[in-house]
Amino acid sequence: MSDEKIEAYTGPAGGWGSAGSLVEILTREQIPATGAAMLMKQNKPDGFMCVSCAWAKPAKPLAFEYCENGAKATAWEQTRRRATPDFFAAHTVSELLGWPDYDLEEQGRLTHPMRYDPASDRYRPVAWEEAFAEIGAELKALDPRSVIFYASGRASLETSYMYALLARMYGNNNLPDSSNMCHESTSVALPPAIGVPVGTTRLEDFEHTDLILFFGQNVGSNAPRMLHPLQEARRRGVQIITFNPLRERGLERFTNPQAPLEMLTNSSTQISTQYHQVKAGGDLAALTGLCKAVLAADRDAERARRPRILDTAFIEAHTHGLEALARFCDGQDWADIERRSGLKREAIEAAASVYMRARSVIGIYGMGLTQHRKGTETVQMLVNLLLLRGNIGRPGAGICPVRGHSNVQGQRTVGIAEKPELVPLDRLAEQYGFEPPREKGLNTVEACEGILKGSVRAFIGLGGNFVRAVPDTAPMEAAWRALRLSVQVSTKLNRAHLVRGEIAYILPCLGRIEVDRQASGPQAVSMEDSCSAFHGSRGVSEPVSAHVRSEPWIVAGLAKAVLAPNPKLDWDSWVADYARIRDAIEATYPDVFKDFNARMFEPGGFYKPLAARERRWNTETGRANFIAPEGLEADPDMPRSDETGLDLITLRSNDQFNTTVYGYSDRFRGVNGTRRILFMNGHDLARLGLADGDTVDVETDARDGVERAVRGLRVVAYDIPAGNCGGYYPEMNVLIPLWHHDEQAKTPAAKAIPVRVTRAAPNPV
Ligand SMILES: Nc1nc2c(c(=O)[nH]1)N[C@H]1C(S)=C(S)[C@@H](COP(=O)(O)OP(=O)(O)OC[C@H]3O[C@@H](n4cnc5c(=O)[nH]c(N)nc54)[C@H](O)[C@@H]3O)O[C@H]1N2
Ligand SMILES: Nc1nc2c(c(=O)[nH]1)N[C@H]1C(S)=C(S)[C@@H](COP(=O)(O)OP(=O)(O)OC[C@H]3O[C@@H](n4cnc5c(=O)[nH]c(N)nc54)[C@H](O)[C@@H]3O)O[C@H]1N2
Ligand SMILES: [Mo]
Repeated sequence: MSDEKIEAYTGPAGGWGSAGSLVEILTREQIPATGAAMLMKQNKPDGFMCVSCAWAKPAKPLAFEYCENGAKATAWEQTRRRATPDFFAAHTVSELLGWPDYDLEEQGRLTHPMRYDPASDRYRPVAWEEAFAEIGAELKALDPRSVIFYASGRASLETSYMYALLARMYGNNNLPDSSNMCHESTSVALPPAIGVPVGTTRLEDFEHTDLILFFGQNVGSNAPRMLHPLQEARRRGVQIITFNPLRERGLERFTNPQAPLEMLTNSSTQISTQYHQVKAGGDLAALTGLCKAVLAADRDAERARRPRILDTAFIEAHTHGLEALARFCDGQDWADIERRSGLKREAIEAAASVYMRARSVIGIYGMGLTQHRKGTETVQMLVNLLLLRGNIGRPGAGICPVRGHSNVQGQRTVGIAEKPELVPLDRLAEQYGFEPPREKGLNTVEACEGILKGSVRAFIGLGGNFVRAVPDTAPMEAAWRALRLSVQVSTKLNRAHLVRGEIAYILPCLGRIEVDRQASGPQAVSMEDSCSAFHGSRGVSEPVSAHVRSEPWIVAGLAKAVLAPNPKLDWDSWVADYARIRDAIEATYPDVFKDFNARMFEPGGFYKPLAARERRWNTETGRANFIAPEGLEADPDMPRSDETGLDLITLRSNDQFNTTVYGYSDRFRGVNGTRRILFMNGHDLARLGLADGDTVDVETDARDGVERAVRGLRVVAYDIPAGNCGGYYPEMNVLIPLWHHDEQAKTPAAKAIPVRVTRAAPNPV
């Protein structure tokens, strides 16, 4: 860890800071020369698809179609560092449990399959056949309902299809994935509203839009390639109105590091034209205010016989439920809306008036909307606003959830789903001659509940760092140790390997950037981006070790060890040639994956058919539905008691990918050398008798008899709304009660956790 340094950052997103940060990590991971050549292949039709975010890949890529953080992800995966058997021999698991996340992954790539040895408290190398034999025997002895098959959103469509099939043939739908902690609120909100579970916007829509509404997504850190279409849009005079408690730098100003003139002249583009620092969980109120203002203006227009504000033709022909929405909005006082959103009525009306004049509007959002108790309702409220003016299903308009992991959306498309109704089970039954389980499987929160209760006995992880990513860290880690079996298919060492079950395996896999050679030659894989386009991807660098295997090979190995032979499914022939897996995917989903093998390298990808884009609505009413929420409160549980109460937002820094911590520099927020900080508003500091630099303890205000605390955080005075505070994920996950999740989608509510902040007690002598 370098020295702590905390000072305001004045530069733009991108720019020289970005270039410098990139050189730093390429040097640290010892790959300056090869790294640069590799990056030229990133997100190109003939190259590999970035392992960082899921943002869309254009058909005509830039010379360098990657961003600072995508390049960091490449460097992190292609590091020269190795976590070899010698490393594991030198450290007990108990010792490694004391290491920070950064130090664990910084050991480098895993090189050998490893099995936990209780006698020495160490991981020891094991042969692949031996690993599969024991895992297979253990799984066969367990009740299938007690086994979880988790996926973290990165594995390819080919791997994911096989993995989902493995779980179903084994006998369960226990297929939670990282999406359950992420955009599940989207997947639950959109189908009843517009009849599809995903966004309706494509990259080309950015060229035809007049206004972009941006809710709770930190583009500069988490989807930086989107800054290019945003910059282009701004140059055309498109307005961007942002709702975010923090003034995130990428939403304010951007200097394109790939534009020499911009770099030399230090010029930057202003991104947001209005910036509203809504309170955490205040979006439901703010969106209600926006709808209320639009409805009021429409009534005025109608009375004065001016052109209507609502798209009445669209509403008439295509929607249902406007009256109920209008009733809800009429019933809300501006005073309540102001109090809950933290925004002035004038500010909301200013945003509404731009919205009413814009012809085509895109609504973009991320975790700031989805990770709340009423995340689903909040997403539906954004849909309501868009529907009022017909902003779904035409060029330049649409809803745009920004997905996280690079193939998280695709994993759902090919069957990784705990909800059996989302999967063509009958077709699978016919294709493979087995009876798929029909019982609902466990999602992430339910899997955690099962682990806590002891009803879950084994956990298989296809990537990810489950126990670190979920809420209630302390009881979860304790319960995790009682698992009979934990198996993690991984690229790097993380905490989920160390907390481990009684029998524990780490199975090291190839990353997507590496050449994957099988019997028929080097293989390609595919994924789906955030705009529902499918892309092929080819590895470009040599595998990290002769002992690692590809994810399809590992999944097939597990399948062959657990399942009885099936004459309709030859796992080995799939592994020999992944094109055969794609043929199987096409057979299961003929409409979505028509001519899959022929189309997978089309520049810009090929799109999944989306009825809502054509204004066909696969909903119960056959129309797009306005869905009114129950109230304005996005986080209605846990009533705040005393005046020490604050709502905690858990945040990603600019130097991490989820639980992977690349370093200790959150450049845009001016924090360096530490992650143990708490962002606080000056007004709250004064109220609590605290000052910048003080050390505080944070406790959850949950009233459920469980103590949850993070102690010894350094206070950083910050431009964050009064009543909110911010800290880093995953360190703050200790504070989130497992039951504090979206009511409908069960996405953990990680963005407004009621906490009490107090000056840290001096250490007892
Ligand atoms: N470099 C990098 N890229 C990533 C990731 C990463 O960790 N690092 N993670 C990937 C994954 S899996 C995901 S899901 C995405 C996550 O990307 P985002 O969706 O951007 O998620 P967060 O960084 O958690 O924070 C979202 C933003 O919401 C704001 N916010 C918090 N609470 C509220 C609220 O109540 N209302 C509003 N309007 N805003 C709020 C925060 O200030 C922050 O700017 O990024 C993906 N891309
Ligand atoms: N408090 C709080 N909690 C959150 C969030 C939040 O905003 N706040 N965000 C939530 C969100 S949006 C998400 S998506 C989850 C993320 O939860 P996960 O997806 O479970 O976690 P990651 O940190 O992305 O997983 C990192 C690990 O994946 C492995 N890995 C990396 N690349 C590969 C690969 O190519 N193949 C395989 N097999 N393994 C690989 C590495 O071993 C690495 O250590 O966390 C959630 N938790
Ligand atoms: Mo995510």
